[in-house]
Amino acid sequence: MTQRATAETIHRTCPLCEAHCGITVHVDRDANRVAALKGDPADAVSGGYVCPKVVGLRGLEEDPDRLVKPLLRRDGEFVEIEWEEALELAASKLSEIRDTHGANAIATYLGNPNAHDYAAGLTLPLFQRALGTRWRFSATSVDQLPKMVSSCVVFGAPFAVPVPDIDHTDFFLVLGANPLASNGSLMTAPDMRGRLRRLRERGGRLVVVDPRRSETAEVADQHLFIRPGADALFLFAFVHVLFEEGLVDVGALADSVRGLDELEALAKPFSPEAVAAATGVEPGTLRELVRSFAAAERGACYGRIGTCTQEFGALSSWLVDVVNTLTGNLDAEGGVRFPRPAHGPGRDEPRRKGRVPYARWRSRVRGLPEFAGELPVAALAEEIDTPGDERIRALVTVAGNPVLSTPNGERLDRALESLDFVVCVDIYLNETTRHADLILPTTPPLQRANYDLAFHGFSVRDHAKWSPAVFDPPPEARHLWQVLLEIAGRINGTTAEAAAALALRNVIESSVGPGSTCPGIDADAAAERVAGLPYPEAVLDVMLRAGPYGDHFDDDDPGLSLGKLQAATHGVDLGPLKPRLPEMLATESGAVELAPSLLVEDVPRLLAALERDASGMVLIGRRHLRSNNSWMHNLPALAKGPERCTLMVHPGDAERLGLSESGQAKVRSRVGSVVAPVEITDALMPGVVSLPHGHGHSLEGARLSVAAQRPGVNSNLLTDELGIDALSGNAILNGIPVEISPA
Ligand SMILES: Nc1nc2c(c(=O)[nH]1)N[C@H]1C(S)=C(S)[C@@H](COP(=O)(O)OP(=O)(O)OC[C@H]3O[C@@H](n4cnc5c(=O)[nH]c(N)nc54)[C@H](O)[C@@H]3O)O[C@H]1N2
Ligand SMILES: Nc1nc2c(c(=O)[nH]1)N[C@H]1C(S)=C(S)[C@@H](COP(=O)(O)OP(=O)(O)OC[C@H]3O[C@@H](n4cnc5c(=O)[nH]c(N)nc54)[C@H](O)[C@@H]3O)O[C@H]1N2
Ligand code: SF4
Ligand SMILES: [Mo]
Repeated sequence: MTQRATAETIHRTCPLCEAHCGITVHVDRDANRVAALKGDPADAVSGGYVCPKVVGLRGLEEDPDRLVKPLLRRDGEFVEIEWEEALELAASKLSEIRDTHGANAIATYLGNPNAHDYAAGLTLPLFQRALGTRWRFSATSVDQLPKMVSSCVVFGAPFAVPVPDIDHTDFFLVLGANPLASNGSLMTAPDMRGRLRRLRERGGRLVVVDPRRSETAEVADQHLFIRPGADALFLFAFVHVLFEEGLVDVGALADSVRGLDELEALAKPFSPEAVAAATGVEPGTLRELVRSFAAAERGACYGRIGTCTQEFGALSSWLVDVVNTLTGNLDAEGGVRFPRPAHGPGRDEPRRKGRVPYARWRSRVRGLPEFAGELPVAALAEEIDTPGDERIRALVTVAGNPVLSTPNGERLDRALESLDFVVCVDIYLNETTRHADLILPTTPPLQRANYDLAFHGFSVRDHAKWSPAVFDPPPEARHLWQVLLEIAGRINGTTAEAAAALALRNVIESSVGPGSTCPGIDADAAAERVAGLPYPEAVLDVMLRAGPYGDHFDDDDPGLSLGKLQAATHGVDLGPLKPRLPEMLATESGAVELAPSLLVEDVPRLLAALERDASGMVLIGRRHLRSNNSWMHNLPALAKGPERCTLMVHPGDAERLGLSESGQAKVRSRVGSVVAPVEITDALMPGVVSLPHGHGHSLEGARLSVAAQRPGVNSNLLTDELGIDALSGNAILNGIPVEISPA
């Protein structure tokens, strides 16, 4: 261990949300605690910005409820046990279940924090392979799955997601996202408030389409209310007007785009007039919007959670890209562009083209399609509680809280209780992990190094940054990747080291030698160069060296390596987004597929929605700046303040329903009911109510002393596991039909 001074300053990023802001951590080594947390002005992307949630990093270090030792359920009580026993038990029980009932008797659920831990991200595939199950679930199918499905068929890869070139656009059209609360998603753009202010200072325009006048809509030039779930209709009408008024201009992409004629025909029935009743948007307003967006020199259309977690998630996600393409804004400055992360495939590396990884198998009970190797989490409970030889008997959760974050949490809560064996790799004893037989707690963010593996690929500016650990973990602590490797090694009948060595060798062999970006070195020599590094760092070093800015293992090359990145304490700025088409397309045709059959075949389902009655009350969600999904409500510095888990209702609806500001409302859906305090506000569209997700901390057996003081209610007791976007399988979390009465 290195000798450290008593006061120290460390530059890294905050990994709590997708913004990944650069931070400066002042550490008091004597007290072994964080003295201060500030934004790092020298960070090329965040420029010193941090949000109030950053104090959560210290809160997590100091939370007495955060678990540090493995917990085993013994006679109904959790007792602390040693790591060796815990890891051995996890591996032997899982192996036993697999040997008795087959690999598919074990399911995995991976939660959101995995995306913020590069070492976990690199190790999870290895862990999944060791388990060998097809029953893989994750937060993806309550989030961005529809975008991945559409990107896969339009651009050829699930994570080929164009991001708004927000710093250069003149017109930012936002649907179903509230970056002033969420700090952005699939768009790493810290300090959104500053970026939007600068957009408007340079004469640009911000338009927000949302059933609630959100914090982002508040600062917009224009806000349009839209009926939840109607975005695909709205966007098709947008496309309709572009064709009808001769405004289509794909610009420089003319040779790289296919499907224009088919698209024009598809959009025919969706005139602004035809969709008006279902969307709630005036045809004249929509036409005006289309004209001004098309007239803008540089425009970016962006859709997020509200456009994904709804009935037509994949169609909406696709049509966002269609609108950008038809207006000449795809791959253009100030439009939407593809980042080029430092760890990404090398510049001239041919991309693997192949079959869309969709519906190669289906879930047992409802026949829902697999995508990219995983099944929709909306099917998890039924795969456990529906009898049959093939049912799920054991579950491994890794940094996930599906009881609060997936639809019909009550059914899942019950189903988990019936499992033979549950292992949770998690830092809290919470609503989900209380069902565990074994909880394996891993290091919190400041005790681990990080590299922004997931979100450098969605950054509005190309950038690479290494984040050193701020604290050495206590000797008895384990990193998430170490736990995964240990279990994988034992299941494979080898060791963690052997599992890691094999995985590293595979990465090296696919990165160097003839035909690769590093032809000048062979696998043995490359392996020698990274020998001695911990597994994740070795893999990252190979990826960086072989990547588009890498040194290709050539000592005289000024390009990147992990060592060089580690020496750059504020990160390496790789400049604004640049053109990447057609080079990065991986479709069979090598073109942007604007009318791919998978999506086109889903359009009749949307046509049918035109006829639907849109008058009943529906529920949507929302996020709060000081919260993060379900798991930051136990940190006093963030949990304080006014009650957040309120049911927002429009004044007209409140009056009609007999609700009053200080009162409580009962909200019922097909699957359940909750009682929540009423907040009357004209920020909501009439007919729509809003409740945030991630609350409901009153379940017995959890150990969240701060969160339990103000538990709130779980909005996913109302969302319906049968309600999915039929194409992608993503859960519908917005636009839930509900009945409301005073309680
Ligand atoms: N109704 C409704 N539901 C939603 C949404 C919505 O908008 N509306 N949003 C959805 C979205 S976008 C998402 S991403 C999902 C999130 O769904 P999940 O990922 O299932 O839920 P989280 O609340 O993020 O839970 C994270 C879990 O990881 C644990 N954890 C946190 N940090 C660490 C760590 O460093 N190590 C380990 N080992 N564990 C850690 C926490 O204790 C917690 O148990 O929720 C979805 N659910
Ligand atoms: N503070 C905070 N930050 C977070 C999180 C958090 O929980 N708290 N979670 C993180 C995660 S995991 C994610 S995925 C991102 C999500 O980031 P965002 O996508 O920005 O998510 P939200 O803030 O929920 O904004 C979604 C918006 O969609 C609107 N909406 C709902 N239904 C519809 C609809 O049918 N159509 C349209 N057009 N709009 C609709 C809602 O009113 C809301 O304003 O945020 C991340 N950042
Ligand atoms: S916006 Fe806040 S929570 Fe997100 S990375 Fe920045 S400081 Fe952390
Ligand atoms: Mo998410």
